[in-house]
Amino acid sequence: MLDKSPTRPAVAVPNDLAAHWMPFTANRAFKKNPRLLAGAKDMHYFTVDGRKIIDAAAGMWCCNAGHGRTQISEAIGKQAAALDYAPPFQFGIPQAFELASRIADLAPDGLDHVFFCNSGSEAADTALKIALAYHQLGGQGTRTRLIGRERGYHGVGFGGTSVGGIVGNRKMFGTLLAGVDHLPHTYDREKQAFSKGEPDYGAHFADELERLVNLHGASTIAAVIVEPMAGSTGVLPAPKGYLKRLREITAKHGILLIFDEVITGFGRLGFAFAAERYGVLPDMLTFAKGVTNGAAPMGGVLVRDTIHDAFMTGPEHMVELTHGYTYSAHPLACAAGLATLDIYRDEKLFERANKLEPKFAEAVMSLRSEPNVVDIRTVGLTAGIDLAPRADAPGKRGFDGLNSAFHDNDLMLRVAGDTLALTPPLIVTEDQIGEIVDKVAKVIRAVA
Ligand code: PXG
Repeated sequence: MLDKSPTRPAVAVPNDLAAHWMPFTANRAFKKNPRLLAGAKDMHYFTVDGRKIIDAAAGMWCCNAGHGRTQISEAIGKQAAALDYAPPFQFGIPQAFELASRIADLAPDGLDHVFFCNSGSEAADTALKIALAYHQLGGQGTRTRLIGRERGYHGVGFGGTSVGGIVGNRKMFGTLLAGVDHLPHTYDREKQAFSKGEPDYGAHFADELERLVNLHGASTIAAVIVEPMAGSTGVLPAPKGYLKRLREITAKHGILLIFDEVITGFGRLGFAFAAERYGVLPDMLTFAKGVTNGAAPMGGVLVRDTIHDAFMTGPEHMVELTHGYTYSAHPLACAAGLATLDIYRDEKLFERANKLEPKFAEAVMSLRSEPNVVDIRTVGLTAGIDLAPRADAPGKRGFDGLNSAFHDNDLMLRVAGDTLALTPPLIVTEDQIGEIVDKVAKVIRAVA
C-alpha cells in the first residue's frame, strides 16, 4: 500500500517502494529484493546498508571519470547559486557557448556545431528531425525515409524507438514512425566468436544499404543512423571496414549518416569519439551520458557545417529550426560538462582507456572457459560476455547474474538478456580490472 501519511518521518531507506514505477526495471522482483544505492566515490558505489560495490558499469555507461568528482559537484553547486535557470530560446548563457566549442574541438574536423538537449533519446530524435528538415530545405523533401539497424538502440522517443532494432522495445508501441527500414545487425557468432576489437568478418553487412536503396529509391531516404558499437544489445563492435563502407554508400546516394555515440563518446573506445577511432566522418553525431560524467542530464547533436549552414538563410529575425527543449543547455548541465571535460583532458582519460584496452581485453577473455560462456567481445574499455540461456527461461541467467553480482559479490555490471556487459569508469586500474574479472567469474559460476 502506498503510504500517504503526512507525518511519516524522513528515513534513509524508504518504507514503501510502491509509488515509484521504475524505468526498464523488473519492478516486482526489484521491490521484493531491492538494490538500493546511497553513495559513490571513484570506482565504487555504497549501498544503503553500507556495502562497497565495485562499479564495472560506469553507472550506466556514464561516469567515465568515476564517481564523486568534487570538481564537478562544486561546479554544479556554484552554478546553481549564480544562475539556476535561463531560458535557452532567444537567450543564452556563456557556458553553453563555451561547452559547445569545447565539444566541437574534441570532435573530428567538420563537426563544428552542437545542438543541446537532455538525453540520448532526445539527441536521436533531434538528429532525425534535423535530417528531415535539411533535405526539405535543400529541395529534396521526398527524402523522408529513415534507416536504422537491427539490434540498434537509440533511446525511447518515437523516433529512436522506430529506428531502433530491439523487438522488445518496439512491439508494445503500435506502428511507430512510418517509412522506417532497418539494416541487418553485424553479429555472426560462428564467424566472429571471441574477437578482440573489431571482428575481421562482416564489412559486407554494410552493402545491405545498397539493397535498401534499390528497394526504396535513394530519393526517398533521408538518413541512416547506427551506433559505431552497439552497446545496449550486448557490445557488438563494428566489423573492420564496415563503417567506412557505410560512409561510402551513404555519400554516393546523398543519404546523411548519423553516428549515435551516446555510449562510445567521451573515451569509451579510447578516443573522444569512435568516429576518430574509425577515421569516418558522419554528418551528425549524437552524444549524452559521459558529457557530464552522468552528474547532470545532458545530450546533444554535433552537426556538420554544411548542414548547419543550410538552415542559416531567410529573414534574420526568424527561428531557423523549430525545435528545442526547455532544458536545452541547462546551466547546471553546462557547468557539469565543462568540469567533466577538464577532468578528461587533465587526466588524459581517453588515452588511458586506449592504453588499457589490450590488458582489459586479455583479462576479460580469460573468462572464456567459465561455464556457459558462448562468446566474449571486447572493444575499448567495454566487454560483452554471452552466457547460454537457460533452456526454459531466456534472460533468467543474466538476471540472476545481476543479483548475484550485487548481493553476493559486491559488483555492479550491466545485463542485456543473457549477456553480461562490463564498461568500467576509465579511471579503472589494472588491479581493479583483475578484481572485476575475478568477481565476474564467481557470478558466472553462481548462475551455472
Ligand atoms: N543511444 C544509445 C546508443 C544509447 O546507448 C540512448 C541512445 C538513450 O539515451 P537516454 O539518455 O535517453 O537513456 C542510449 C542509452 C544498457 C543501457 O544497459 C544503455 C542505455 C540506457 C540504459 C541502459 O545497455 N543507453
